[in-house]
Amino acid sequence: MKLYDTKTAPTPRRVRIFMAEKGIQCEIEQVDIVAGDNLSNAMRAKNPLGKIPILELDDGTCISESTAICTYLEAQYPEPPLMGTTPLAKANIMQWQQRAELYLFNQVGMCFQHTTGVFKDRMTPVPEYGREAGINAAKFMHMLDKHLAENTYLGGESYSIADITAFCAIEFARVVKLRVQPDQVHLSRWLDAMRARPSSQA
Ligand SMILES: N[C@@H](CCC(=O)N[C@@H](CS)C(=O)NCC(=O)O)C(=O)O
Repeated sequence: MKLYDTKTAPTPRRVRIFMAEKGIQCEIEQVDIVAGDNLSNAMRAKNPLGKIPILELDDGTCISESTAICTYLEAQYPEPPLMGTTPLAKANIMQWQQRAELYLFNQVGMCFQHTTGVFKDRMTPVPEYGREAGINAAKFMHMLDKHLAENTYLGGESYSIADITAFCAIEFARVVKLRVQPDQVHLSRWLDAMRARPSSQA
């Protein structure tokens, strides 16, 4: 099994942290996405969208989309569970995973891409859209602070894929100067706990 990874990018980090939490090790190949190495014909044969991460299995099968990769790994390596074990826990964790991805992670990503123009060789940056995405991410962090006042983790009492997605989004948000606010004490408590986990180094 081999992971196509970009050390500086937030999406592949989600998979690296997920693997670290489960103690999964595999070959890792770095792909320079700023140089556009992800857009080669060889990489598009592995993922037609040309995005990283990609997990390549020993028989050559490729899985992309970080949540799909994590779903495969969860089934192959069930311990410790990171996507819930009961029907309700699975649904609750996926609910928060989706919220964290759509309303935080993707918003931070759009803010980054559209305000910095980092990928202007392959997309048209719209700075106003980027600024709006940053506002949306900040609003979600405000809501998350309230949620974490009554929940240890995003999905309740156990650490999960939803925490990994939100953590990678908030850490990456520093590049667009979006940070947890001093009065967001519950979000700060949760962020400190995420940073204290050994997997945060992945
Ligand atoms: N929804 C995808 C997003 C993948 C993605 O956008 N990856 C970024 C790195 S964070 C990438 O490969 N960007 C390079 C490009 O867009 O050319 C997932 O969850 O895996």
